[in-house]
Amino acid sequence: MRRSMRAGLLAAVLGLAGSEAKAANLLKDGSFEKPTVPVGGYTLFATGQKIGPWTVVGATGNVAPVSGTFTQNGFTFPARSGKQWLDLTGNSNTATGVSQTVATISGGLYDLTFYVGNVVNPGGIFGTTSTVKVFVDGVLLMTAVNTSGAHTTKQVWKKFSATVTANGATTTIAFLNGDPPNDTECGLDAVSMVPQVAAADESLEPALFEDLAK
Ligand SMILES: [Ca+2]
Repeated sequence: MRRSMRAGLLAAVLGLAGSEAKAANLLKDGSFEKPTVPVGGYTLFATGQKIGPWTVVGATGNVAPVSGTFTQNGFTFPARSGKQWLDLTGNSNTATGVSQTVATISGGLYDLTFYVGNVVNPGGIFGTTSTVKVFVDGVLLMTAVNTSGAHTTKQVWKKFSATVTANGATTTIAFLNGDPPNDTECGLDAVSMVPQVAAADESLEPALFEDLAK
């Protein structure tokens, strides 16, 4: 009886640890599913406008949530996640993008992950590479370049990740188009920011296990 109670408590502790490991995404609509755009089409949003929880920022221009069934010039553009993705080039092909501010703990560490979509279209309107510049509170964190897709006419997604250190109670994450003006395709999808599990918490788990197993 005593043993089974301990086993139950142990399961509860491990269950709690498991839920901590799968922390919620702090960024809302990291899949760019809102608002819904026409199936097979896209909708342009200009600098200063809102796209759901995101704000269009950077150079004067636009970006576009795009339907995963959109096709053009023989290329197909599936989403990485859900039914839509975000084209950071819009039709302005400027250094425009999106930002979102999330609540953070000053000095806290966060795992930022996202996917960059690319098609290789030499001499064509879509260019050959996709470059996304990531800013944290206006400071460049990383430049993500996807050159994949040489042997396909389908958008190819590449995963990137980085650690973000929060400067204060809120942190603003921005993703800006880094493609040249003659390249009208730079995909972004499946954006996620979650708190890193503290090392102290991880070291605590085996100690709890040993204690409960006695
Ligand atoms: Ca999506």
